[in-house]
Amino acid sequence: MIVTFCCTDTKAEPWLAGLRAALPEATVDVWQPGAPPADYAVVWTPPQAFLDEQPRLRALFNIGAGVDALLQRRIAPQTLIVRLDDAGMAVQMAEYVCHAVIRHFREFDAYDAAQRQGQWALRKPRRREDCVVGILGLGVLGTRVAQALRVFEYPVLGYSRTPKTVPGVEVLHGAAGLGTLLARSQVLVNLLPLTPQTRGILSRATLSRLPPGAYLINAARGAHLVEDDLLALLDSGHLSGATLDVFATEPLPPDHPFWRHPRITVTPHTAARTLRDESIAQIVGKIRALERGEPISGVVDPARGY
Ligand code: NDP
Ligand code: OXD
Repeated sequence: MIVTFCCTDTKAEPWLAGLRAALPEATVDVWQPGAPPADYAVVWTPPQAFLDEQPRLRALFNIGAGVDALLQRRIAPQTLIVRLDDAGMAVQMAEYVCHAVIRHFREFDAYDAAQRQGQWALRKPRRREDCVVGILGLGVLGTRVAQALRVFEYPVLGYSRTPKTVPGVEVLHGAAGLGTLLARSQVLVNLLPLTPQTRGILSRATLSRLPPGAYLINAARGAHLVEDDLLALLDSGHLSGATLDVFATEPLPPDHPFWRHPRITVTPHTAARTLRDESIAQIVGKIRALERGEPISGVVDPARGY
């Protein structure tokens, strides 16, 4: 069995060592042009040249949850495209979003500012039932985030493409469902995959349907957000602030207005990091299942886009 590693912006050696240890029967190498064709590949934004040289590839394992970049490539229809299926990402995303929601709801930025002034300044408690959190995307990550927010007793609305049930969460879908979620969400969290249907979904048209003073958290993809529309809605006061982990251009350019905006928190695409050991264990488990002829989870539907 040949397993090829073809990941841009990723240090190969530790991945190769982990894959070789877990799959001693396989030949595991970094792709070079002209290398023998692979049975399985571990990839992140691989070049088209790699895919064009793979006549017998059974599965491509993406070392992230989002496959939007991978689906830009031409991939043979018989090759399974497999996303990371949690592998330690969901709990990180739950931490990230809960941190941002709690920081906003409990006004910790205001307490930080008061400390800098040496002021012991109590703020009026806010009503938790007024802090409705709407989550766009109730998949592996969105569902875990919804469950974590429920532990803190925030009312949670969720939005998915198809109807679904998540205990303690009011789940909406369809165009009417989106309108209802937007009208009621004091905090909007985006955890949708980037597809032709969701690109630009965080625009003036949608964000202006949030209640005045609403807060935005985007931890999915930068291309979901129309950045100038966010700036305009913050400047008009319709939105109170935003926490952003992902951007149209990454790294965020040094002169980008988000860096210095007083009501935007920027983090460098770190909400839920790929954890190498967990990812290798999951990928190797799936290779073994495929070799036994068993089905695996996390297979992407290219037509659906996620
Ligand atoms: P999943 O594929 O598990 O879930 C996607 C969810 O979005 C599903 O609930 C799906 O609905 C819903 N959805 C898809 N299209 C639409 C649509 N057109 N309208 C309404 N709902 C829709 O994804 P994950 O939860 O694993 O990840 C989500 C995204 O998070 C990734 O695609 C990636 O871009 C981003 N990400 C960001 C990271 C970071 O560090 N910032 C790290 C990892 C991922 P249904 O349930 O009906 O299928
Ligand atoms: C991912 C990511 O998609 O890191 O996994 O954003």
